[in-house]
Amino acid sequence: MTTPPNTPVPDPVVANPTYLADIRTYFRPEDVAHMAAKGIDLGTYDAVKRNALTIFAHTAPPNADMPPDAAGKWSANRSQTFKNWIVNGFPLGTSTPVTTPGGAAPARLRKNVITLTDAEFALLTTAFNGVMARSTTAPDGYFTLAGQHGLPKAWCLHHEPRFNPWHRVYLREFEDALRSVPGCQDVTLPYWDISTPLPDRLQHPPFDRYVLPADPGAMATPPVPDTFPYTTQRYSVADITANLERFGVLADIATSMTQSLWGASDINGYQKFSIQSHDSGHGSVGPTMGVQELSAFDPVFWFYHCNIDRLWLSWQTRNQATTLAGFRTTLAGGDVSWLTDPDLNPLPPFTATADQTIDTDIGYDQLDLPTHAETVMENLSGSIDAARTFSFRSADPVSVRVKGIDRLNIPGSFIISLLADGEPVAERFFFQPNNPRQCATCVKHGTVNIDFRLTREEVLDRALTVRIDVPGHSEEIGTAFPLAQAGNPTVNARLLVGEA
Ligand SMILES: [Cu+2]
Repeated sequence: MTTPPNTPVPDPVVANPTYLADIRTYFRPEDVAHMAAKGIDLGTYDAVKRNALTIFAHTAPPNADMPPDAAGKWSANRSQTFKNWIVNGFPLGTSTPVTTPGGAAPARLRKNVITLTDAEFALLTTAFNGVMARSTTAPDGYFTLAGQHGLPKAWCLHHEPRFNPWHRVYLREFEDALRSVPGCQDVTLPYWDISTPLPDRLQHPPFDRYVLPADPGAMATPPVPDTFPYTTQRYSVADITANLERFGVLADIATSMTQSLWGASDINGYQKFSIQSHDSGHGSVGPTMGVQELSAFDPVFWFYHCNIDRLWLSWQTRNQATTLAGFRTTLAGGDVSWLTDPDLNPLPPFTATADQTIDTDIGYDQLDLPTHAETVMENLSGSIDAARTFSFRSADPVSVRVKGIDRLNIPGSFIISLLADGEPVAERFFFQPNNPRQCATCVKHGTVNIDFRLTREEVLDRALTVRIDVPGHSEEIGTAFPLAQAGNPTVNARLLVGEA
């Protein structure tokens, strides 16, 4: 028997519902917008939890007055599930990963650089040569665009929530410049999937290096000496692959992808591990890519960051966070002001604001999505509401956090290593300017943490030490940076805890 078209498919009663897997899907974007106008937020965990009894009273059949439209009314089963959620103490839970991308065809489709046809690659080459040939003062020239990130403009936002949004707009701006080259109006920026070796295509002109045509340090305020003449430099392909392994880049990306929550730069969640993998990837590719002031001049920067944007969109898709309303549901316990506050959401020098970057018209030929339905998402942290039922699972990692690093005292990007019995067991690269005190964003987020996830075997019964190296300054400083001058960071080790 087929179901008549107008009969809603009843929701099954869920005995142990969670916010991320079940409850958040009950509030349609129009419901969230409708109630937001009345000052009631239905779009975040904290607000739904706070208003749960009121929501239940207004939505329970048969005399529900919310939602106002007949089609939106909750079934008795859904109402029961919601009641179960209240009775069980509002579990937050984990996402149910989405395995197939939905939505409309993207306006701009970006591809893996190795899959471009020869004709597409030739056009991309024309576009790069075109922007590189523009004058050093042209707003859509390569020198100017790369100079927004580090020297001379230093607009880039790192280690804070606008990191992903800012770079999403920046890439689009660069892509617009490529498309403004005659004949290249359909070019899109391809990506380098860093789980594969640096493609041969990026090792020939104009993608292999960039000879700076002017002195970006002389144009900066205040001027920075010794930045000219300069040609970008990279490590060998074999060394890049080895560095990505050494700094746990693919491991941090994998961890980021399983996160149910967006988190924050220093709180477990997508953002924490995305930024950490981004930093270490920069340090893996070359001396130029490891220096914030100069990294964007290396042509590989654009392909590298395009991949980071692809990973972010992958995470958004997995977590049903490709709309602003959906994205907000992943901010549980987090600060949303960076999306809403006019003092906090701008992405200078661009006109777009952070909230406008969430629902993007850019797509990728391939997203990093789970291949099977049982891929486990996680929401593990160092602490949990005592009202929860929680567990420590033997397979879960130990988190060793080097906490309270005063990065403003460290002159440039640095490597932080965790050594067991004198041998490094984990290393991460932290990406920052040579003079972080002159960077307003760095000053605002001057104290940082590095999170290592380790198995118990790697750390138990071993003598652990932490060291910081500043690769660009080893001659002046010696081999290790004194921890006392880096804010005397502490080591916090915890078993990660999750809802049972
Ligand atoms: Cu970057």
